[in-house]
Amino acid sequence: MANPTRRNLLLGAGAGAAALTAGKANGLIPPDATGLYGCGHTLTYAAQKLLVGNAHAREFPPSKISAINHPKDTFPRGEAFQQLKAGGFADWKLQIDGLVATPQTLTIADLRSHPTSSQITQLICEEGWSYIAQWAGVPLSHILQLAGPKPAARYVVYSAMDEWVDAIDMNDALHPQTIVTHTMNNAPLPIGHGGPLRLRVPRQLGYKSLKFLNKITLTDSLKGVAGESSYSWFAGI
Ligand SMILES: Nc1nc2c(c(=O)[nH]1)N[C@H]1C(S)=C(S)[C@@H](COP(=O)(O)O)O[C@H]1N2
Ligand SMILES: [Mo]
Repeated sequence: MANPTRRNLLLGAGAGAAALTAGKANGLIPPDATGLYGCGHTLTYAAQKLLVGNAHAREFPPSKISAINHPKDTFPRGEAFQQLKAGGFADWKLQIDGLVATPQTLTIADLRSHPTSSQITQLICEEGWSYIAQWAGVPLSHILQLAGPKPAARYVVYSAMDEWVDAIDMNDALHPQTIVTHTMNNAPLPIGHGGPLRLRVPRQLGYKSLKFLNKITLTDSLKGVAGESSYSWFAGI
């Protein structure tokens, strides 16, 4: 028997307007749906949600962990980062605010006292390279629970000390593989890979795994956020 959901999607692919209408009813429209590439983004997002659903990113055995290189060995410029580094990042703070009942400020030591989840997954850059590593940290869902999301919260906007900003929806935010990562290959996350803290979002392309994470803000819209990146907002792999 044909899968009706899949058939609807394929029919929709032949008629963007119909896909948009159907998608609005089914919650399949990403926030960057309008504009030049809107229709394509919508179909990617809808296809992922319908065909992949809440599937997990593939996990690998320890034997597959890559010998690490640093294709993007960048770090935040400026005195503030150097001072935090000199102090062993003891004063690094992760702030959680926006549409939450109880805003939080957590240090790396605080985070280490919370439940840890570990995964061996692949980070895939949109430029065509990738590597496999073990990542460990606190599930974002746990951190959101501490802060108590308000019912209006729909997106998690997250930002970094080098001023990168990105966002995911609640579906990805609450996914068990989305983790606030402080450990890589059983050692503190190196600066070259975003230490001391990065958000690992293994179901999407590498640029969604934001390095130097220091702020998480819950919002009901992505107005003024999604437009800042030249990359597609949804980067499912
Ligand atoms: N804060 C911040 N996060 C970032 C980036 C960045 O420049 N700054 N680069 C992104 C891109 S494009 C990729 S592919 C990955 C690279 O991760 P890696 O340094 O562990 O290889 O980090 C992502 N997260
Ligand atoms: Mo990338």
